[in-house]
Amino acid sequence: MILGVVALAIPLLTGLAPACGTAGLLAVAQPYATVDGQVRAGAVRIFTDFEEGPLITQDDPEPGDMFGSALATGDFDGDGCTDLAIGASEEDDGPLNGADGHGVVEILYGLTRRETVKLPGSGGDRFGAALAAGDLDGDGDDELAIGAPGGGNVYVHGQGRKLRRVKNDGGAVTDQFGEALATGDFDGDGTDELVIGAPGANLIRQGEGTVTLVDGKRRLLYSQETYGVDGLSESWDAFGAALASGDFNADGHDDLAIGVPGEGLNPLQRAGDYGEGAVDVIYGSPSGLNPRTTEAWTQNALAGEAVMYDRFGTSLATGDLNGDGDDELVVGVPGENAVQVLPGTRTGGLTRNHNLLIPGPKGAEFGAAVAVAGGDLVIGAPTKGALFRYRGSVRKGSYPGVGKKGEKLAEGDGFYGHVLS
Ligand SMILES: [Ca+2]
Ligand SMILES: [Ca+2]
Ligand SMILES: [Ca+2]
Ligand SMILES: [Ca+2]
Repeated sequence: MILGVVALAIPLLTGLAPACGTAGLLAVAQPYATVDGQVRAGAVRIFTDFEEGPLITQDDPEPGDMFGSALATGDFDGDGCTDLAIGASEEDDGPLNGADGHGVVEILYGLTRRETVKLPGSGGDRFGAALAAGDLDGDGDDELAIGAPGGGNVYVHGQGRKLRRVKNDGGAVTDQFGEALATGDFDGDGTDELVIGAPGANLIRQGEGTVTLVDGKRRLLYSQETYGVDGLSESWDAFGAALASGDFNADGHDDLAIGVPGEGLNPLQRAGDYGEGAVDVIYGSPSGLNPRTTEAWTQNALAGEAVMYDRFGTSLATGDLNGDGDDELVVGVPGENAVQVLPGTRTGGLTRNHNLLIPGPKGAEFGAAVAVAGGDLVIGAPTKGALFRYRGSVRKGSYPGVGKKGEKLAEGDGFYGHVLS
């Protein structure tokens, strides 16, 4: 039996201390949760410093909305408190259930005030399928980038009264432009850049995937065709299906990890169905992301075994798990029910030294979502509806900071733990 979630009225948001000054805000989506009898309406559970807090739902849950399709935390109003943006990519105003949604995004300011962000009109835009927060104009507050891959656009909220549209220049609607988003200060000038994944994009081959960097009016396109970017471009690689930024060598320039979950390492791969998977990492520099510094990571060089359905790189997260000032890279391998952690170092960035493979329960899609919160690693296992916590501990040098043993933090239904922030 699947227990539905009962939506409470607004009071669940009052009396809650705003998450000011805490790095421990964690949001866990269950996008297929039944809410007020509405199947797959979706819900989001809030944790503060790993204490379970309120369940957030829409005021008007409808079947198939998928509230919690994407999550992003940031300080959107610049008051020093962490705010939370929640996508509901399959929301429709009209009776269009079953088709791709038009989508809507809700922003919770300090968890006490809500704003609904919508696109005008109707259509299958899937607005809110991906979200990322960053200070894109350098004025101190975060902007919210909102992916609408069904329409092939990305929108930026927080610069002026209107949404700013970033178009998929010269691309096709099947590119899934905006299916993944990240921000980072890759050139170290104090302002974040926006990176946009288009894992379905065709350059020479179908579905090889591209990543577009947007820095003010400047745009740069990256793919496995780009000189210096390692990896062989093949059909259905899905380069850009996941994105995460972090400073792996602590040089003050963010570095970019790009998931390529469809990457085949075996000549017998059935294209389109599977991939052993890879992650390309491009390091930042004073002139921004420098493709000549790209590394390609696969399980051929790491703990674990690369198998054709692993999809290494389906999910990515970064954070300093061992407390030495550089970020570690966390890679989800849901086909293997495992998560890989690569330590960062000041002397060259990511290393395979002491790289860690964390095994999870079988058949759980363990690693479909990963996050770093409050210096700890959090891993979702959505088909079992379980969430696990691995505590970070200080050990300076090329160490992952976490071990193979974690603790179950919480359980839920409706693909609980499919999206984390
Ligand atoms: Ca800003
Ligand atoms: Ca910058
Ligand atoms: Ca760096
Ligand atoms: Ca570190």
